[in-house]
Amino acid sequence: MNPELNTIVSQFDVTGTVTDIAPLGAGLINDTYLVKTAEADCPDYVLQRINHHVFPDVDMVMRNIAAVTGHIRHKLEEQGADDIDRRVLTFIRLKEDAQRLYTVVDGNYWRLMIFIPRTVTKQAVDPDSSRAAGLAFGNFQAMLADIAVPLGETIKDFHNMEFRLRQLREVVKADPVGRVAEPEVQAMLREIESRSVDMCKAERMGRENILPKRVCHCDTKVNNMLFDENDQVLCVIDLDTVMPNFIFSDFGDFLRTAANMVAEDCPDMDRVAFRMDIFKAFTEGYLRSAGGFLLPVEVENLPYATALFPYMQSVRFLWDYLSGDKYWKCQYPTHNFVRANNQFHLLLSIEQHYEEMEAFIQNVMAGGDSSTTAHRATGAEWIARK
Ligand code: GN1
Ligand code: MG
Repeated sequence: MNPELNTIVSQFDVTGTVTDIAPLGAGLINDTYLVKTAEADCPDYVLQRINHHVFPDVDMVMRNIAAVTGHIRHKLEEQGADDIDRRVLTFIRLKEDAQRLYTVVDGNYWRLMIFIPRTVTKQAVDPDSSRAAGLAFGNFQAMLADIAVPLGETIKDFHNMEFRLRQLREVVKADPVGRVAEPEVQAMLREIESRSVDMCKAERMGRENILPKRVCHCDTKVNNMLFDENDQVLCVIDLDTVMPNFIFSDFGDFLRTAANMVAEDCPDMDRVAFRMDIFKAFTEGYLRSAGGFLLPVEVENLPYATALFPYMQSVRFLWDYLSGDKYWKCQYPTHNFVRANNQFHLLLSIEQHYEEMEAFIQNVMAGGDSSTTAHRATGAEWIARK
């Protein structure tokens, strides 16, 4: 057992005798370890080193997480839910300072949480798990809709489309690695600019006060959920990016990753395509749990949200390519350009499905599936406005 890691763990208020600490999972941002304890009635733990280059304000990250997990736990208790320790993450306090949920050792930030046993993580979804994911992320937003504590923005302007375009335009002007003149880059820049006004709609509606920010997860990948033995979502994890945002973030980013026929860096652009079966299942699940609190303007713009995230990711990957590949790790020199192009092709495929998406959402909101009463009420209100 690594003695340095053991010393770090011993700063936290753990129960049981630590017997083993070994790497866990393959996250790219934080380093994660499984901490085993000897006693059968003591939990195992997960130790994590937080990447403070990506998340500069670790204290804010942990304050957000404490507020969010505390609020969800309280909601689950009120609902009389069973197995609460497996449905929400539990972070461990420091022995010497019960208010603190992290420690700093040699400039590195560490936290410890209870390991949730008997779970499955997925890297890809089918329609059934997509519906379960929609329900879970919608429910996550619904439970946090009335949180009293204001949350901090852990990465400033993270999903702000106007900001991402500004970043791209600045690097185009500076051209630090001489890639701007490449014909394929020029072609993509033209396509990006031709959509830029439409794609900044969310920021405009935000300024006009017709679109609210709510507590969002902001990294709604399928591998950020733990499933139980019956393929139901137990717990939403990876809460570092939880922050106020337009709900489009959680809806759009899930579909960007889950409904692409291929991986986001697949170089064969002919194979990039948007899966409507995944869209439909996810949307059904999401509207069932979130339909009760969403405003009509939020529901109406879900097709826009679906297009926004591949567009934004294409802008971000192209920005990194033109900057000299500083943000995402690359396996070959054009890797970031391939990613940008892949996401752009996903956008093109989504643009073919706009009307089908709108009709589907309208049908779900009108009660075309086995939706709840609360969600039917919002649907009627929404259709009345059309
Ligand atoms: C980063 O590391 P990962 O895959 O969780 C990025 C996301 C991007 C994604 C694209 C903090 O997430 O916003 O969508 O790469 N996270 C951050 O692969 O920038
Ligand atoms: Mg992640």
